[in-house]
Amino acid sequence: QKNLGILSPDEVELAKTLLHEGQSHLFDHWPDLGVDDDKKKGFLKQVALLNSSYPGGLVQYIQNARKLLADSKAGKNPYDGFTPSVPSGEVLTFGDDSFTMLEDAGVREVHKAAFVLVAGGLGERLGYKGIKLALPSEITTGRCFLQHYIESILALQEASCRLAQGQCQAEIPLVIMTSDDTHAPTVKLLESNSHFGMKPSQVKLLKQEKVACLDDNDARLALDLNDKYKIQTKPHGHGDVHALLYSSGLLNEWQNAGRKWVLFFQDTNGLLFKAIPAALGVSSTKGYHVNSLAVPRKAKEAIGGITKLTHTDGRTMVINVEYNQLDPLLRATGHADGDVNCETGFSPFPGNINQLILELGPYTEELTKTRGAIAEFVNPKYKDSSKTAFKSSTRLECMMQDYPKTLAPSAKVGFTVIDTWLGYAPVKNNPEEAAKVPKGNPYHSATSGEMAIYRANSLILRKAGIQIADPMIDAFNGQEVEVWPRITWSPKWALTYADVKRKVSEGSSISQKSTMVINGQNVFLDGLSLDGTLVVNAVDEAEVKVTGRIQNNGWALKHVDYKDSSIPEEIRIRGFKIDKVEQLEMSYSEPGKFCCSS
Ligand code: UGB
Repeated sequence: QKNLGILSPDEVELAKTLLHEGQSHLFDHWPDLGVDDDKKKGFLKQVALLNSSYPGGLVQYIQNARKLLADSKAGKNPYDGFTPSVPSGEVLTFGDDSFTMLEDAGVREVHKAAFVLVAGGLGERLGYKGIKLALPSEITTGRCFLQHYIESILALQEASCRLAQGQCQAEIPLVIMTSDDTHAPTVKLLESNSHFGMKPSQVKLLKQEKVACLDDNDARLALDLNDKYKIQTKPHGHGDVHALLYSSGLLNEWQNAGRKWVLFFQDTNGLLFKAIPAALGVSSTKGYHVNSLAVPRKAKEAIGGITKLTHTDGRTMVINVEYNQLDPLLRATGHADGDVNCETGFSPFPGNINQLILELGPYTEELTKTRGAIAEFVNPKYKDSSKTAFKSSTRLECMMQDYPKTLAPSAKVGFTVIDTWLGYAPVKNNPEEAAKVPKGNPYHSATSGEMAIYRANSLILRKAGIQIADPMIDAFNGQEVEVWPRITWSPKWALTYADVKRKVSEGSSISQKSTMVINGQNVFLDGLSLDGTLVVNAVDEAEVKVTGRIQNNGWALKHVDYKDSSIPEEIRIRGFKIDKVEQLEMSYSEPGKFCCSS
């Protein structure tokens, strides 16, 4: 009461609301007017931010928290009443007729899409100091994840517009969700690289805010231990992306512009864009409102499983169940062994890779109802079994893949399973943890993420008729991996399998020790025999045929140890560096037709 004089009418309202919600402890210690007034104003400023960045404001947050904390205390299982079963979805086989047809459909459709990259996570498990988007996806070219993503979107845009023949949408928008942890370095990465070729207006950053921490089961907001004029905050999770897209007004803007799809993806998957055309093709041909990309998943592997849940009251949904919940849920519903591999050697529940394709119309409609709020959960660490006190403060969390939870049963929710080698190789684990991964399960490290790119490119070229030597087995940072020839190409060279087939002819071969870098659109491999390193750079207007025998000492992989701090962190976390001994570099900066290697 005595401090009212320093607060604006809005701030007074906010303070009153908090008092009404049982938060008087936030103000109890406030000294008389004239003492710490600036700090009090600062406190209310933080409260206003917490209030405005949550759908429904702080009151809603506190009420949601009380309910979820009560459920948690009572040991209520969110899956009570639900029986899991294996859902049916599309299973794609790379390179067959249906895959090729879907890729074509996807490329035709993609100019009507918007891409949303969630990149607010710090990547604690990886332990890398910088932002993950700045990490090289592979060190042969040094292309970082963000560059790879942007170049892929630009190449898709160009290819799609070519097919749309004048009916093309304006540039494909890219939204990047950042957080206080990643925002400034993401801006810097974009600005210091001229947005990797994208128009600055084409990229929009939406920053997610953290949410208030909670001290007890009554959802009393936690004050910072070192600053009593500050509320403790923690990340709310990638589910924030829906509320941010809604409140930014972008969904309506996109709809008014005739867009049809929103594609969500994560920060470190160097393979993802190889699966996007076919997956979008599935969405458009099947009319899916929600399409989750999935991969075959080993039982208990640390990625969520796509599951069909049927409630005793008749409700059903196809949804991601996090790996730590799937096994207990199965055990509790009559599957004594829990989550186990079936005869295929994989769990029957495909692994969620958190790449979602949503149809914009139904998505906007749903978010208009929910204001972007999606199902949340809380995970308090209790002091003892009475569950009355926490070891440390907790907060509500949410995941973007929980979006379908609130949808009506009539919504068309499907999924698309792609081969892991083609579409999923995230970089999440540090070398030490990756080395502990049980044999046969994926490492999800910088080492495996890079090797997966070479493997995928090699397998694609092999399928297209090029003779690619078998890989060597080697171990880097304690992780055994297949080392294929280091083949990379810029996205504009090939986006689909059909593109690759058009650009290579049978009768070419590449040895295991080789490296091949293709930077250019119209580069054709015809009767090439490569044993060493070849780098081809060509402007779009140059048509280059690469043929003949190329042999040189090439580029060698050299082992390095992740603990060797004399080597840059982004290199040593892979366990190898590249010794560029010798290469043939062919560069074409003028229009025209060119041939040959020697
Ligand atoms: N992210 C944010 O943008 N904001 C946040 O607050 C948190 C994260 P993680 P996670 O593909 O293997 C997910 O930490 O959450 C971004 C799925 O839930 O890498 O442990 C962050 O920058 C899981 O079902 O993954 O697990 C990153 O781009 C499974 O599919 C993304 O969100 C798993 O991913 C994911 O964050 C997987």
